[in-house]
Amino acid sequence: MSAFTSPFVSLADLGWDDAWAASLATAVQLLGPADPARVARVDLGACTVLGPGGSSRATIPHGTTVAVGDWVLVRQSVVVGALPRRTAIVRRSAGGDAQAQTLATNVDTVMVLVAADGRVTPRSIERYVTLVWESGATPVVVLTKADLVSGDELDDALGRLEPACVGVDLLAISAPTGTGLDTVSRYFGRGRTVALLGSSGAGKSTLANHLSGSALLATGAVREGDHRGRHTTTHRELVLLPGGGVLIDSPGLREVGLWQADDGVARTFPEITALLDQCRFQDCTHRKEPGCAVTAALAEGKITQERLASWRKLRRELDRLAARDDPALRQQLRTEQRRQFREYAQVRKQHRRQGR
Ligand SMILES: Nc1nc2c(ncn2[C@@H]2O[C@H](COP(=O)(O)OP(=O)(O)O)[C@@H](O)[C@H]2O)c(=O)[nH]1
Ligand SMILES: [Mg+2]
Ligand SMILES: [Zn+2]
Repeated sequence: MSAFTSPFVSLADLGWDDAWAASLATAVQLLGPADPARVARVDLGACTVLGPGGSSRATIPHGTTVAVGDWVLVRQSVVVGALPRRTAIVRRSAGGDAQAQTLATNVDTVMVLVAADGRVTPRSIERYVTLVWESGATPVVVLTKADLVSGDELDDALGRLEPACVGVDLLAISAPTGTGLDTVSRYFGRGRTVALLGSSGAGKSTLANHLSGSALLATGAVREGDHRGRHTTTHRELVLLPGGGVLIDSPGLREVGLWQADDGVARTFPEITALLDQCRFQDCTHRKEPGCAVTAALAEGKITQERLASWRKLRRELDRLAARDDPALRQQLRTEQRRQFREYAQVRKQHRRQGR
């Protein structure tokens, strides 16, 4: 299923520009002549690509990995190469073993959708925003289904999300009433790529369909009770919007594991990042050290406990991930953990003594 029906679409409509052309020229020298096309959908061993000739299928040779959004070189219906990505949304794959999974590439803006009538948690938004900043794209947080809550409830939800959106646009929309949809469409334009992320049932496909002006993408009714979507998007899919712009809809993410997101975390928590090089000690853990700018800012109410705890949690997650391949870092983390356990045991002992 593809939105691409007109054969008169140019590469520029799909995001092609002079820099991509230069990149192609280099690649062609190496790989021989081939046609550029943009990957719209990836299946096992094959993909759907969009080009001036319309939509077509191409084989992905063994050992080659492509993601939705990639600019690939196609020769006789075979992907023979891919142009270096400008941006890439990469998460830690769901499940036990830590592996990177590329969700989409060459995306300009990522809209993180969250339903106003569901559980609106700033912590999960911070995780998404981190993922997006790290990718190189710009995040926008969109509260959906504004029609399902009262004005007060909407304000409340927006208020809760606001601290998680420092330097990030935050808006509310409703598909049936059309509220906010004009604001959303401002992020689209010819050749610009926007991806939609968010958990299942957040309203991604519904928004995508509104933007494309037709029911191209499967939407699902939400199961009563748990707010999870049904009959939902099963494939990540890139479509061309009639009004200009490229949209990537994706299946809901149940887990947003981070993968190498140091910069992403730094950008998501700018008020904390700004403090880190002001601590007296370079290896400050920002707990009890004298001259710690972070604990000082906390005491002065310049940063909040919630944001600090959230930052710590994401930092710990990244450190653990990095430590897998670094014995010295692993040892350091273990020592730190033991210290925390000791601290915790002491606090508990004290509490017991005080009869709490
Ligand atoms: N009332 C209301 N329902 C919506 C809105 N957006 C989506 N929905 C409904 O929420 C359900 C899930 O939407 P869908 O777009 O499939 O979510 P996705 O899993 O994120 O793609 C569907 O039943 C939609 O009709 C909205 O703005 N208002
Ligand atoms: Mg969907
Ligand atoms: Zn410190």
